[in-house]
Amino acid sequence: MSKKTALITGISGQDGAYLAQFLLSKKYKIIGTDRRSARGNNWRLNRLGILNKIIYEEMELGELYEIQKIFKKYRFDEVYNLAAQSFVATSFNSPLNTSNITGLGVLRILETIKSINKKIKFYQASSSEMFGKITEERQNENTSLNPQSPYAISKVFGHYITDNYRKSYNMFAVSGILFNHESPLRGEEFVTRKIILGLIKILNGDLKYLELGNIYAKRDWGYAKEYVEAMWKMLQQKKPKDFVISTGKTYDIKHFINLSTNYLGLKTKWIGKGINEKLINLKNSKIIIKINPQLFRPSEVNVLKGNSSLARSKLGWTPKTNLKKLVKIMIDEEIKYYKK
Ligand code: NDP
Ligand code: GDR
Repeated sequence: MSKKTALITGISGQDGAYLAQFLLSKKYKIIGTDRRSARGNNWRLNRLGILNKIIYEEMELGELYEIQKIFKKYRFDEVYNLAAQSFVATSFNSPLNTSNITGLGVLRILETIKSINKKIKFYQASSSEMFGKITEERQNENTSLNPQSPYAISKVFGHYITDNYRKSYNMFAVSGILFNHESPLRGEEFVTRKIILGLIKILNGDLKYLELGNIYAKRDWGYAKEYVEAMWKMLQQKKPKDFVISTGKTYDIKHFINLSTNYLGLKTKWIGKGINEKLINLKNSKIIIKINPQLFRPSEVNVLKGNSSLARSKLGWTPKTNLKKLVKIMIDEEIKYYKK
């Protein structure tokens, strides 16, 4: 069988890097795209030791012409659309850009596939953020969408337009509804990596204290390296179908902080309430974490908890790393690479 060729948009991001590593292990030829402005943002691929195993092309998701050019240059078997303005907080300040990239970007790719070769299989990175203010305790493929941010609304558009192209044009186009997944390769702006990096900076005397927003929001956190495998599995199915990928467990940010301080061997105590709540280092009585109300979102998603039974039964996919283990993986690697 000849080598399969895959396009990964957003190759410089967390999932792009892990997915590339996984597809290389399956002997795929990989074309990875990033933006002109993002050139040089290749630390993740470098860390995984796969920087030289990928063909890079420039592709701005806002430009239809750039997308078409790449599809004319290569014959793709599979396309994984991971590129997005992916930070929920930024989407409140940049709603138009977020809608254009995270939302309309999906349609630009689908239109290109439709006109060039409808046999190309397409994966869309949908998100648990689409459930927003939840309507049932555990969310699955049939749960109503109730998005609470320009990011989530853009993802809903991407999700429905993927579904629409599948039904209207008989294309193999699917969405993976992935719940939060973290790793040492997570961007520093997301809360898990922000906490771990912040605590290590404090321990090294490089930061006085860490400021956070709503520490009572709850998320269903899994390990990114395992989640990218589910993306691939979705494209290997006989029939195109959407799947929820999650652990089924949910914890608040405060719990994540406590797991992190415990693993780092810090003796700490929470004091105060509401925006005056603080975490104190009992060794020197100094504040480690403060609440900054400016970091609260205009509209918050309070709790998410997935139900991935369909993925477990149809894809044979199960999460293997619990949150305690994930914290250990993230902290060990953060320490290893700190200041290198
Ligand atoms: P990252 O933010 O780490 O990566 C996003 C990628 O998109 C980066 O490579 C980024 O490039 C690229 N990108 C941003 N804007 C554009 C643009 N205008 N044109 C082309 N490329 C662009 O995200 P993750 O790897 O964490 O997530 C991958 C996808 O999965 C995203 O679509 C995200 O929304 C979605 N998702 C993620 C979840 C998670 O928990 N990680 C959960 C559910 C969905 P640059 O290097 O310039 O930033
Ligand atoms: P999320 O991830 O919005 O769920 O989106 P993030 O880690 O940014 O926030 C999780 C929760 O933590 C609260 N929070 C803070 N968040 C950040 N970033 N910084 C803070 O200081 C802070 N303090 C509290 C947030 O309010 C929120 O409730 C991620 C992204 O990867 C999306 O692209 C993806 O679709 C979803 O996960 C599933």
